[in-house]
Amino acid sequence: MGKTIAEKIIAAHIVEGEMVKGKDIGLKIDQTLTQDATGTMAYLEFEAMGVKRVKTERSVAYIDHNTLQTGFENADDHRFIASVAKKHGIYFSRPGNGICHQVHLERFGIPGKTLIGSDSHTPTGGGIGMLAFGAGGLDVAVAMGGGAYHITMPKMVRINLTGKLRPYVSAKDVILEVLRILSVKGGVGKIIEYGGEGVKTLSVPERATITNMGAELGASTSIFPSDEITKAFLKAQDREQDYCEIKADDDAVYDEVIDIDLSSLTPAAAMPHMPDNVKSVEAIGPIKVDQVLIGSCTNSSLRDLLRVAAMLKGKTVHPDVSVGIAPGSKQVFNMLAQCGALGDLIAAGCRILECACGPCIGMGQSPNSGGISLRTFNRNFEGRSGTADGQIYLVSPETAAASALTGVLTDPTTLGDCPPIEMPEKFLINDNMIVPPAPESEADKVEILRGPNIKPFPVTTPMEDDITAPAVLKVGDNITTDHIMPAGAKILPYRSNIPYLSQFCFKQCDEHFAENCKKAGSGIIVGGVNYGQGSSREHAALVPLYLGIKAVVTKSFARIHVANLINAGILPLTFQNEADYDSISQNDELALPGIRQAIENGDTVFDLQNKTTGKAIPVKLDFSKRQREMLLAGGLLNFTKQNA
Ligand code: MIC
Ligand code: SF4
Repeated sequence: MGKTIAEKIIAAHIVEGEMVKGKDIGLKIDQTLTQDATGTMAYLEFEAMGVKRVKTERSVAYIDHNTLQTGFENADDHRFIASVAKKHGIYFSRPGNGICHQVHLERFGIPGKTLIGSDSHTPTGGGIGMLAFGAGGLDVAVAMGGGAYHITMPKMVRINLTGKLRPYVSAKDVILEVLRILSVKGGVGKIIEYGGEGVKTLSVPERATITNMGAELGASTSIFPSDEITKAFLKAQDREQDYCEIKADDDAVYDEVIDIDLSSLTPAAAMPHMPDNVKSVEAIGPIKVDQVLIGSCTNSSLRDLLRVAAMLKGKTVHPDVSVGIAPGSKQVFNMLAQCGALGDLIAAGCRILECACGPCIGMGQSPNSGGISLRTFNRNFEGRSGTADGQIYLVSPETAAASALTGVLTDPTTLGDCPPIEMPEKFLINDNMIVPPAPESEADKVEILRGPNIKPFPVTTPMEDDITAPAVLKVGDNITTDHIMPAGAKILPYRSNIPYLSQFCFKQCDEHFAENCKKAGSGIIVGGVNYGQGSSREHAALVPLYLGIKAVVTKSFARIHVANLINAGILPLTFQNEADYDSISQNDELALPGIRQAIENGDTVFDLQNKTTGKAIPVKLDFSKRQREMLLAGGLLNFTKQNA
């Protein structure tokens, strides 16, 4: 039987388990990446493991999220990460060098290799034919130490692309269409592979836009084949030697096939407040726009910004619209400057931001009250922009530029001819902002620089025999990690200070959550479907752990978050009958008597007792042997130490 692209890469990297769908498998990881908002914690965890030198082929630490330095905290974290990187064999991408996913694609990504990153958009690497997963920091730390990365062997979905995009329609419109079809939970447990004739009409950065935002489907990852286009991209990056061809076999078997005719697509937008709330720009109509932001790991490549510059050249942005541009990398920024496109953007009235995540994670540029903001980003969760009632629409660079000129949401295809852009044959290669690690012989001399904001992470304890705790919070469907542990300019600097962060936990859902947890001493959270979607931030598990959360009971979980809960030693349970969700009210007293024994026995269903109502509620404990052992040990760090 033929293999899919992902199956080929998995087969070449599997070190534990069998390639059977739904079963736990362990993969050898070739490369890792971290960013600063999750990196400080990941490196503290790496240090706690006591490994001297990373065992991967390439590990890179990026500084791109926490670059707004309104106090000492972020700069201290940058210095900490730089020193850890130098000591332990990790390349360090300095602040200003760009967004991790964009830089990694340009300078480090290799087709056929495995990559995990402490950021949910790591699947961007799928654009260059890598099997790339977003993961919690602890999983990345373990992979740096040479440990396998464990996932549930996913189902395979093929998206067959035919035809060619029309002028002014772009890769963002493709992934918005996929989101419209599949929804934010439609990719859970699946790898999305792209194939078909249409693939060869898309450049690597366009493919990367599509695999990047596959994260919003809840998919394990997304991947494109590696072909002549990939080769040309690597050649332009002076890395032709990294090329190898990878494609699915003709008789590869997929669990699901979706056909998309690229020529039929029109400009689309995801409306507030979910990335799958997609409509055509035409159907939404010419709503008045207050802000346009172009950038993020989804749409900040040279191709995207050259297109925007060509559309704005010689014109002025609408007087009522604030337009911000954040190039994805120093390479992109530098090339825009060299070819004059940067001048065109400045002349048109754009506000040029540094190459970093910036407004995507609420680091500045929050819109006005109730403001309508069009963004080329990937997430429009309520409040994420920093303005509680901000109305965020996710659009392509073309739609963003068109609307920046007219002041209303505008379908770019109505603007007449699309100005051509010329992509260079060679990119500008200058890796002077990537610091290589110290040679192993000098590693001992490198001093780790720790700022006062770095606080120890919460200790986990082995699973108790019985759990009794109140339902401290009951929430609905599609709760994001931004609900659980918000980000933004005011909170992000404290990513290495769990006690401080804890006061903001779930603030948007229940202002008194942290207080109530502290009063109760321990708690259980009750949730709906797709609980924990979005970011890979393990803080969404570590902070609840600090607040005494013992278990989370939901209708279903998002992939990375459930792994983070288990890594933290918090018990993730799912209702056997979804309707039982209704039988628990906030503050009910819940109990899991004999839970430790049940996990040891390998029980797959267990009764959760609602002591307030007297009802016994069957919940699923469906974990692999390794996950059960981790829960019993009190999380991955204890488990790794036990097995060391
Ligand atoms: C995000 O887009 O939400 C982030 C910020 O990049 C996160 C990581 C984090 O929370 O630090 C992600 O996507 O994993
Ligand atoms: Fe950064 Fe935004 Fe991409 Fe997250 S989604 S990595 S915050 S640019």
